[in-house]
Amino acid sequence: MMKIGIVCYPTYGGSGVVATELGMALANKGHEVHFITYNQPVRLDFMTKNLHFHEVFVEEYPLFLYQPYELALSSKMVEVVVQYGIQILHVHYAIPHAYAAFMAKQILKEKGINIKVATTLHGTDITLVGSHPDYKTAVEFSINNSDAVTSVSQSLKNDTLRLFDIKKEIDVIYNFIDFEKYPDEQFGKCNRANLANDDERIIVHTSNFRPVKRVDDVIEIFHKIQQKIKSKLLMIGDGPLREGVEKLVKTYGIQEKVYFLGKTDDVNRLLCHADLFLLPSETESFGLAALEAMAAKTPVISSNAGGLSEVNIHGITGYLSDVGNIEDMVNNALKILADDATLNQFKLNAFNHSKQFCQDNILPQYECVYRKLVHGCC
Ligand code: GMT
Repeated sequence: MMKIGIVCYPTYGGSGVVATELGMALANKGHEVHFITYNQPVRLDFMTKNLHFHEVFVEEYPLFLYQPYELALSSKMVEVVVQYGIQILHVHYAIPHAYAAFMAKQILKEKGINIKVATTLHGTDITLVGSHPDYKTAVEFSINNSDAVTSVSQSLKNDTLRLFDIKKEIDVIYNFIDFEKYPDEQFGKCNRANLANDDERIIVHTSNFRPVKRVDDVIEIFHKIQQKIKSKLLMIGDGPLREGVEKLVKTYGIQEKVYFLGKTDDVNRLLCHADLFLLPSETESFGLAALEAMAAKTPVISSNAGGLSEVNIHGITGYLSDVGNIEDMVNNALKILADDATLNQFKLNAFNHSKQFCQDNILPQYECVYRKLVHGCC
């Protein structure tokens, strides 16, 4: 067993969720896992054995316009590595974690400790933010100076090689689902009547309501679906565009059919009600939200951006359309929702396909990366 430090955002976003689920799975398998971040990760079950959480505090000072989080993070990484004999620092989302890890590595080298750093790229750290001229030089440097690099899809690997001059091999290791959180008997407890009548379909969207998610498109798609098929829409999550889409719902006069449920850290409990999941994003390196829906037996209508076609299989687990092609997404949604036989077949396909992303398939791939770094072989 190994001693692993995990650095991530503690928020609801996909990279923080993946990092947290990975850390808990590693700890349950007997590894000693240390989370290092500025808050307790939202999905962290801190009662998990072998799991530790180290909060990064950032001392404020009037001279600073921006608080130097990376400095505090590098110092905390060094402190935790020295105190607990950590062998690997696995950082999720290159910005600023890979950069802070590089500095920690240099400090530890002076102390005679050769820590290994694995960086997992998650998407917006490459496609939206990392490749921006303000960050690109340092992001490229910190990826090339990681000891191992992984990406959550082939598409993201391709984007990384296209946008940066990368000298390292990038391993593709997909995101995964802990199916224990999707117990079958849960569906027995799943009381749809709380949300919709028997003759209504339940459609769901989950995101951080940022521009990349195109939440306006979600409302436009639902507005047209409910004109043809009786249905309700659950909008799960929160973010900068929530107010705008709430106004759009009122403009269409469909506020009794749309529930804005805000942030929740057990989306799977809500997903048991769903008949269809909408994810029309501008780009998605992987689309963890779509996979979580499929694990809850929910077919997906998504755009064909980024790595979504590596998760959502056109005509099998749902359908994919060009970004912004509302008509096509509506027509495909109506095909799936038209009758119970078709809908149930898509639900079954979605669930069966999601199984390939189970924890038992994915966890060994990360363990192999760790063992290669520390012992030289998988
Ligand atoms: O935009 C989000 O969904 C949050 C974002 C993040 O960086 O936390 O998610 C990214 O990482 C997820 C986990 O690997 C992927 O499933 C998402 O597709 C990816 N988001 C984008 O690429 C826009």
